[in-house]
Amino acid sequence: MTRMTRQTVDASTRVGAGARGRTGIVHLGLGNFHRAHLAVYTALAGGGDWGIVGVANRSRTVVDAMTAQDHLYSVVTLDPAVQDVGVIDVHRRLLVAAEQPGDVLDVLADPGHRIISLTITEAGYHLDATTGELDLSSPGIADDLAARPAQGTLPSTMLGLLAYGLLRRHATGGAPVTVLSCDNLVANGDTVRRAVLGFCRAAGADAGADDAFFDWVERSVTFPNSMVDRIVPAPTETTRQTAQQVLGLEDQAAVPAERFTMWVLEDRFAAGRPTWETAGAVFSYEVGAYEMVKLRLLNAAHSLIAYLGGLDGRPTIPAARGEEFIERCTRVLLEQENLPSIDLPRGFNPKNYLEQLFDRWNNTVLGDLTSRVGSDGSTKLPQRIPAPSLRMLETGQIPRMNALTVAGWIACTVPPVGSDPGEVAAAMQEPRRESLQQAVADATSVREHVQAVLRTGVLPDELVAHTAFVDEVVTDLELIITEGVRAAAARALGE
Ligand code: CS2
Repeated sequence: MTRMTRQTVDASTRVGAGARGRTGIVHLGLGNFHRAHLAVYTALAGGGDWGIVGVANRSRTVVDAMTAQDHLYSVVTLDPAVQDVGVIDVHRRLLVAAEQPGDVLDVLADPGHRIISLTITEAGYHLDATTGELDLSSPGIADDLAARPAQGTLPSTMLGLLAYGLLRRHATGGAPVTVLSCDNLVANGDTVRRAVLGFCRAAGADAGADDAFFDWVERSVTFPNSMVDRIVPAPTETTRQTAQQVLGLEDQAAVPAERFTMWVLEDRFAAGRPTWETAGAVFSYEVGAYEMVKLRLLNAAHSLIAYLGGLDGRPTIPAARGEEFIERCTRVLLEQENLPSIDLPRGFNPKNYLEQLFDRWNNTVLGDLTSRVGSDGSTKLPQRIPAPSLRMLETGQIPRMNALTVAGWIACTVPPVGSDPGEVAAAMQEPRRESLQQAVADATSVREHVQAVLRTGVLPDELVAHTAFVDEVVTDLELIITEGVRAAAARALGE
């Protein structure tokens, strides 16, 4: 089978500016989501000055596959009605941060690059769940703070690279730049600003973080908030086969995605931007409201579906969402616990949005996995659980489904000794698994187990201080272990 390249691919299936033109964007985090979201909007906007330098974190897989294909890859849009394949031609250079950190700093400092965008996952921001600030003790951060690129010691985390990249940019002329987070974080722009400036402050003046640097950031660097949305599972052999059937070419870098896509962002760009609005992006100063909708409705419910589904042996989101008890729990979470906590954007119709969510989760062709959504819970839950839960607890109500989500996460990823959450749960990744297991090693009861997990700082102190919340998680976890997830759900539903 012929490999996809600029020569072999049919021009009518290709979007983007091709090999011509300059690179204007450095994107940190060359994952599936970026390739089906920001890259697609940028390719559709078409501008020749906005080619992307894509920076993968550690893995060479995508970089090697795309390099062998002139940086092309296809996005395979999957829904029951239509399967559509488009080739994205917008990346012009690819780097692997773990192998080429010096090159990454160079491209970040290059004045020709006017936007630094990020999809580094929630874990990549190294946040303290209680303060929302950078956690200086987080693995990788302490080493990076001691790095001194000018003397040849280079950072290894994406956040460290971003910080030293900005420091170098300032030291070499200070061309203005926009840092654009495209991760699912509360106020992602404000958050990345706080994290990166917190890093620079801790790195200190001898790393170049002096008053002049902070003044420059104030004047010349913007950090717009943005709400990003598109369900993008990990590619499988079926994704590659679908691309091959449609294109008649082999594409080892194909990405699957749902048809739905949404991007709402603030129009605060320090040095220009592509005309993303021509590709459907919405520039708005109500990003905060859209982001609450996204995090507290789509993402929070996604976590609940993933953990209940995982414990019930359902490998996919559509299979989990199709279980009646899971749908009932999800509706209570959405309608009674989380929706009332949101100041909705103007003109927003919550009823339609919720029905659309259930449809999106029903996408069997896309086949998103419960193990994907259930992974990295310790970094996702702090963005999804605290605000709606606190709102209820403060008025004497118990956020039962939020608590059940936390119990489900514990049951799946740090199960108490003797309980087996099953194969689907075992496939969920958890970056803090080892430290969580250490924390619970001496627990002699489910209560002690839950308390030990919550004491690790995974959720903010303010929430953990509510004994009614902790009691609810304990009750749920006890039931999950002794009678199963369906019994726990039935009790939480008041049945
Ligand atoms: C999911 C998100 O990983 C998760 O927990 O909730 O990746 C979700 O699919 C996207 O945010 C959809 O935009």
